[in-house]
Amino acid sequence: MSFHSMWAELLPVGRSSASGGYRRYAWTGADADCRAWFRQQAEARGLAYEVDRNGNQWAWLGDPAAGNAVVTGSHLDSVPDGGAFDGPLGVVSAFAALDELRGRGARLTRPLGIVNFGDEEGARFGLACVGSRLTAGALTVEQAHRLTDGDGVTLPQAMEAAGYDPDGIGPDPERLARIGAFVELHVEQGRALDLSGDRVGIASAIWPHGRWRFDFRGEANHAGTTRLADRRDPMPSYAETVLAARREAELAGAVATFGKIAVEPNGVNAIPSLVRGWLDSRAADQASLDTVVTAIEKAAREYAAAHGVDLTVERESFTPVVEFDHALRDELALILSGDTELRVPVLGTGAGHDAGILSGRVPTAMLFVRNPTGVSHSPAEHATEDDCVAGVSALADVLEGLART
Ligand code: HGY
Ligand code: MN
Ligand code: MN
Ligand code: MN
Repeated sequence: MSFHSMWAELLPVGRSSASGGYRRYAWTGADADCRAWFRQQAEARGLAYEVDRNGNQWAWLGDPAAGNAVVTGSHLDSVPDGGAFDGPLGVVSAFAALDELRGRGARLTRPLGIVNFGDEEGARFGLACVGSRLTAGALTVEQAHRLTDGDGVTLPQAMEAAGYDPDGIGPDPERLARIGAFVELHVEQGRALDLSGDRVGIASAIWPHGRWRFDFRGEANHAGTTRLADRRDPMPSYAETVLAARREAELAGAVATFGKIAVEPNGVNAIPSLVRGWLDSRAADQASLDTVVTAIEKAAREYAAAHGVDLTVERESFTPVVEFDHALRDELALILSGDTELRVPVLGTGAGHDAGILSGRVPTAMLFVRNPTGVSHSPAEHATEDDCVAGVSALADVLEGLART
């Protein structure tokens, strides 16, 4: 099956007709449809299909028990109103690259695996890379069982409703020990390749990044009858903090985003009792990230005090800088140097990935495919079919080069 036809089949799954964006949240109906698509692709190719203890899907050519497997893949879930490529491009390209290897009559001496990691975006339960973190032991069962979505549904309840056993989740070191190399292909979430005029790039590193929850607690009251001087309104200190985040990020050469907010009681005519804002901040190095988050929190405390409201700040997740395996990265560059048509620059990214979670536990690398809009986590996310096909061919070269050694 060609890349094009696989892509066309997956495209409508979980897509909003209004915005064209995706709502493929973990353990929902759209997620189940994506998983059914993955299983169908695996079985149509005669691959050994399995779901691991954490709900990640795997398709194998050869017996993984032989070890030293070459694995590729990504995720199929999305952020709210996300784009079509973030995640799915890596999974569709994996199957298409396998088809290309078969078409070449490639002789592989190592098992080849394709993986769909569950709940990479964390759109429903607020933590990114749940499937890969559980497998890597970077998230405890207790922490996972406490994850709760906006409707108060816990991760175990959601898994159970989707037909999975939440009591089986946990670290899977044996599975990781069988992987000799993991290569994730992903649409670039930025414009570096567009600016350099290249179709495909190799990742050097993932910036350190984290999520912090800012709770501004004031006093609910009547919007019409409460004098300004008598208010303990948390909203102004939240708003001032958002502006401070932008200012401090520019000063530190970092990025900071308040992209999600929850207000209680959330009534037009009620002064809020609570304004809860989530900060996503990232920087090319740890020192800059520490500087910007410290400065934002300091400013927030000053604003809260000035409005007589209380502030609690809690770090909800953090991923340290990921330097991808140099030897593997250089091996990919060497393999791809054989394709004289393709110049393959090395570039860093501020986006987190399952590859970032596996890195350090498994030799890991990433390939990026050009995104002419540079936009991601939005329906405007894009990659041309020519560039996607170039990505598939580069991935096939890499898999063949690695699985032949
Ligand atoms: O948030 C991220 O960087 C990733 O897309 N989950
Ligand atoms: Mn993403
Ligand atoms: Mn992604
Ligand atoms: Mn090197």
